[in-house]
Amino acid sequence: MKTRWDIFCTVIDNFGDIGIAWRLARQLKDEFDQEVCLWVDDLVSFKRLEPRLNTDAVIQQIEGIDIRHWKENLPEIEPARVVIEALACHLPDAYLQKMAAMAVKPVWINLEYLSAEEWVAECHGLTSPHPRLPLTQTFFIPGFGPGTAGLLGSLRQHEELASWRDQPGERARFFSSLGIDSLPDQALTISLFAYDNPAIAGLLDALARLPQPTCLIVPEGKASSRVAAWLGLVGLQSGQRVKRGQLAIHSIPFLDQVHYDRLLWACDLNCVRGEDSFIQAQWAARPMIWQPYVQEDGAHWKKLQAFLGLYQQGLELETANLLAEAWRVWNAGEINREIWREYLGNLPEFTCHAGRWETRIKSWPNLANELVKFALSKIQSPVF
Ligand code: TRH
Repeated sequence: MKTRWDIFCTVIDNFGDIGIAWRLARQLKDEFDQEVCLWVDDLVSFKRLEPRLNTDAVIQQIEGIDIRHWKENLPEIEPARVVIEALACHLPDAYLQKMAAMAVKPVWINLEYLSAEEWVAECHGLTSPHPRLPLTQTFFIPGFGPGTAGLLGSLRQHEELASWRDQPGERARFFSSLGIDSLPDQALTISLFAYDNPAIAGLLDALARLPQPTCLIVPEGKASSRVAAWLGLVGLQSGQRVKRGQLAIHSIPFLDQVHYDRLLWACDLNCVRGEDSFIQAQWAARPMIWQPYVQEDGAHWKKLQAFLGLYQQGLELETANLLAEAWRVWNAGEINREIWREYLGNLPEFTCHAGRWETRIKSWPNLANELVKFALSKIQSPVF
């Protein structure tokens, strides 16, 4: 059943909010044939991951999805049948009033941030009435395993990416399209997407000492200055390539989301951060080094521990401890060459593990699927 969805998203900082909202909008359209309108307050940030966007347009369409610049005064529109308030944004009061005035109230979903913590399964699906208006929102909390809202990502797209990766020559062609040519077959490829992090120096020290050719790919952003400092440079220009022994460092432009996904699938190891790149790296079935979004109250350490608690399952105790220590070092900003030497020495085991993990998460709820199931069941038994 086809229905109209409005997704509201504010860009707080970085790219996670819009990255998640855009990915979800595309999956709802492509895989579930839904009519989606995405309301975004910051088109300039959005354009970084979707370069086809016209930042001057108040309304436009890309891939069959309506995109509206969300400004203070909303135009006269009728709310959609399903309304998603994504990632801690707040629906405009005028829109809520319109929702409340409808004979059949829209399905109102509050989409939260992902966590592997246990409370997610307890709180996902809870409802909260609006204090004044005859409206009720339902909390959708992405997480790992039954009882949560699941993980964002299209299984269909993952299959396409996996078969693309397996086709001879495709990875090399892709790297070449990024300006990375004549990569030796046995080269280790690593992508680096991180917040400003002193620990990057320790990883680079270890990479430079590997016996095999290694290629580190750095989309321009917050990690670039640390890489430049390690190289003894003032900065890194996009497109610049610097070699230190067997280690080649390639600075590349920030990619559109489709090509960034390819990068994750193409590399042997991905350093990821926040939420969306972290999830997609898991679907790519490759080892990852995760830097959660730092929260002032230290809540990111709890998120990290909770995820590790699940992710370590199935690893030998020693390897599990090594993984936990490497991620601790990374997130504590410690420069520690030795831990990365050990970690890289165990990469084949981490690669097998990432494959097993991907099989596991595939059997768990998928966010878009859960949203569609929930919304359509509500539409079929409407609240007046
Ligand atoms: O940018 P982030 O740090 O986003 C964070 C988190 O989502 C965090 O939870 C949130 O509170 C905070 O933003 C406000 O990392 P994340 O989540 O990985 O989002 C990055 C998005 O950018 C993701 O959709 C992938 C995309 N991307 C590209 O499209 N091209 C690129 O070259 C790169 C490096 C990323």
